[in-house]
Amino acid sequence: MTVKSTPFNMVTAHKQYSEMTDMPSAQRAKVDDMYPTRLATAPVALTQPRRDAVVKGRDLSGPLSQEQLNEFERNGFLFIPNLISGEELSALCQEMSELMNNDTYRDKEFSVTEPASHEIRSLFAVHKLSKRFEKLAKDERLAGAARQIIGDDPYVHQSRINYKPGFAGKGFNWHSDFETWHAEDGMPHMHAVSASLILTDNHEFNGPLMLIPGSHLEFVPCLGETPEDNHKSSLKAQEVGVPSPEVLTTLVEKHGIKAPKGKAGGLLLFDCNTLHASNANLSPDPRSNVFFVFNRPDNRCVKPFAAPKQRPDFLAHGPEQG
Ligand code: 6CS
Ligand code: FE
Repeated sequence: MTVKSTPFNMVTAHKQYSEMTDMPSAQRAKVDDMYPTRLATAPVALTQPRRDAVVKGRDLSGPLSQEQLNEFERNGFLFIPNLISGEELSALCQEMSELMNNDTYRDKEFSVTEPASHEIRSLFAVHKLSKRFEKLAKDERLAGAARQIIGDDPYVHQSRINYKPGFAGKGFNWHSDFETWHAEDGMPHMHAVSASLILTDNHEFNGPLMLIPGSHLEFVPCLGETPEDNHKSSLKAQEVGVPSPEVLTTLVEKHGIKAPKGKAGGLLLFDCNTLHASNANLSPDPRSNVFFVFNRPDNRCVKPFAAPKQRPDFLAHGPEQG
């Protein structure tokens, strides 16, 4: 691999600073790159220690108990079964199918299809497309939990529906979301949490999310520079910004793999740096979830730390938009 003279390669990654993109210059802060990644040559150490606390708002109001916060801190995720049920859940499922079947969203950049078919795999910015999902993003059961974890009132950095139809839905390779958001969106610190509400039953055969407990405490720098417009292929199948089989083997030997399963209406909260993946859905049952990424306002994105240019807004909203 050759080292190019762009500011995005290994040579400059360690001393790379980013500036706030949309603030007057007087207010611009220099932000240090705490987590160099997308390296041109293999790093000496396979992982770096995390440099940000995991739970930052223990004393703030919210729905989670101290025990639940402890579990989140230890494992990097927390599954809350049956958070939503009955008519409230049916209304959310109905909303999801209306959005997924809305033909005006077809062929839009924010609706991502499977690598080898026209089936929608992910629909982004759903809190902007739907009042019901906008309300859900502000719901104290989700946003309050995020507040307790990240230590401030959150904004929505990204939202999406992931949909895996029976027999046809493909999987997601192992990755840390933070690695992508840091490299490609300029998220400075690990102060974000994902809340994924499952809208179908998740069982072992329909491609539930798998996580490596404890992996959130280590950052895995990834090899390979970010190609131009990487998101156009990475959202279908991520190839850049994924840990090597060697690192994954070590981490799984150390921590194992967990796949929380349950009825529709369960909520999975997971840290932005927890390694996760999912298999294809070879069962007849669809598997879907609606997913909000909550970020701390003082951790708003700056310039990408390791990509040629900013990704579109639908992948990374700012605090004013989110
Ligand atoms: O690109 C994103 O923001 C999200 N999508 C993928 C496939 N990986 C990173 C992150 O979860
Ligand atoms: Fe992810």
